[in-house]
Amino acid sequence: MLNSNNLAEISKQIPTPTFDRKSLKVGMVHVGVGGFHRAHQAFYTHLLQEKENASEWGICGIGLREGDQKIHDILQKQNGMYTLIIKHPDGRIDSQIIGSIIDFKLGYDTPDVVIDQMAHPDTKIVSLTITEGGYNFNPATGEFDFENADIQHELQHPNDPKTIYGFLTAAIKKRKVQGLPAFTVMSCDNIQHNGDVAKEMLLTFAKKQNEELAAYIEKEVSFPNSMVDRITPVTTQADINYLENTYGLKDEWPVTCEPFIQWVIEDNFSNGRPEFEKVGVQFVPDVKPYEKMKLRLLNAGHSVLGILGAIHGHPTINACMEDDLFVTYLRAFMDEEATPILDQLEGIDLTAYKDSLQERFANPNIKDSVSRICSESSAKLPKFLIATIQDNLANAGSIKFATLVIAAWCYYSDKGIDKNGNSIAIIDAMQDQLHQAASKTQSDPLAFIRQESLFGNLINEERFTRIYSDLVQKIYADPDIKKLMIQL
Ligand code: CS2
Repeated sequence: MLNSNNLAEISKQIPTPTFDRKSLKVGMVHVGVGGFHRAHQAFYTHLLQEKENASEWGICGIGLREGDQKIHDILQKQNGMYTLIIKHPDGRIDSQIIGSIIDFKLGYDTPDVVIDQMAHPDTKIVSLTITEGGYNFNPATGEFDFENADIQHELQHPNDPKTIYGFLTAAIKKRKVQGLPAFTVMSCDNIQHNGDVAKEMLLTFAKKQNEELAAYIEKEVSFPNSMVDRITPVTTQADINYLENTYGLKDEWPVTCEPFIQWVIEDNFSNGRPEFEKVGVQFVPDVKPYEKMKLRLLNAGHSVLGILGAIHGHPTINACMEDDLFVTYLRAFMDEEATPILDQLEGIDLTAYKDSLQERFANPNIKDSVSRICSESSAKLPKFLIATIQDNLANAGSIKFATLVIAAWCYYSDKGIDKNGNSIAIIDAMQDQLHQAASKTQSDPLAFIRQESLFGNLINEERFTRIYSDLVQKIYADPDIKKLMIQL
């Protein structure tokens, strides 16, 4: 069993933290402790703690939803520790125990505990991986969604927060009253201008709740933009069994990931930061071009493979990459549609970047499921893919490769089956709405595109609707997606 008492024994088999975990204080409070946080920020923090005394930068995990109970309970039992299993393309596997998370608190039944942690004098950063959907904006307009019942509740009851916005405002207010410096809000989500978006949304909320506090936030709280990257598939039972069979190690929720890791972030912190540059993090004045490159190539590339792969019946991203047609299609999308609208980045060779993406996607040991990639597409595609279609419409660029993905997404949302009739489990907060819109396609080929909150005004773009309606009707007539991919 992985916990502090057994660490000496475990260290005979697997690297374990060599720094003094007991001396760590919580300097970063992290909301959304999924696999990605544990493979990325918590890993970088662990590396720094291994390298030198960084004892003021321990992490306290926070879960705001009932679903976070499981990870909370497991990490509490394991004294915050977990195994990171890094899987190389050549089959090598490196496992190590990560020790940077030292506490975990749940907000949904005891909000005060979380507010107090965020307002603690030692807390300097509140970081977020709350997913694209967690920011509570309309994907097409980018506007804050005041209709959300939890938001309504916390506007009326500032001491009983439910969403990230209620918690942040309550904690910032408490710090202000106590004369403590404001923390930095550090978004680590896959959203272009993630810091700016976090700031805009928080300010919009705060202005409704407490104008004076909003003015304080605007002045005192920093929101660095960042680009984060590491492919982190969903942990499987096989990963848990692997540790037990290979090392006799019982870890109830390890994390697996690829060897590649990247974090580019703006050096804009209200109250200090870890010296992450010592462990390979890049601090830059403006992260936006990096974010755009990653979202429009990596994340969009994933969605291209994921949606088309789901309909074809490929279970994983690496299975897609074993299929030559998918590789050619992915590259054509990246070269002809995504690249022309990217800014040139000094020191970055886009061809090499795309080559490296292909290698990463093809890693046969990662087995990143197509279902993970397709999950929450309604929150992802507007930013990853639809934005590229819009840019190309404005620049007379090619749109056919991305448009086929949208048409395939419609079929997927309507039928929930692959081309062989096997059912696909769809995970999406907007699933019912997507299904309803898609199911009208046969009488109204553009029905899916009429969802303005996802597609904005694409419905009025004649070039797009022409290509889309042709492709969507062809998929409904014959869902053998490869026939269409070959023709484009
Ligand atoms: C993926 C990302 O969610 C997705 O669709 O594209 O989770 C991706 O694996 C990460 O952003 C990689 O850094």
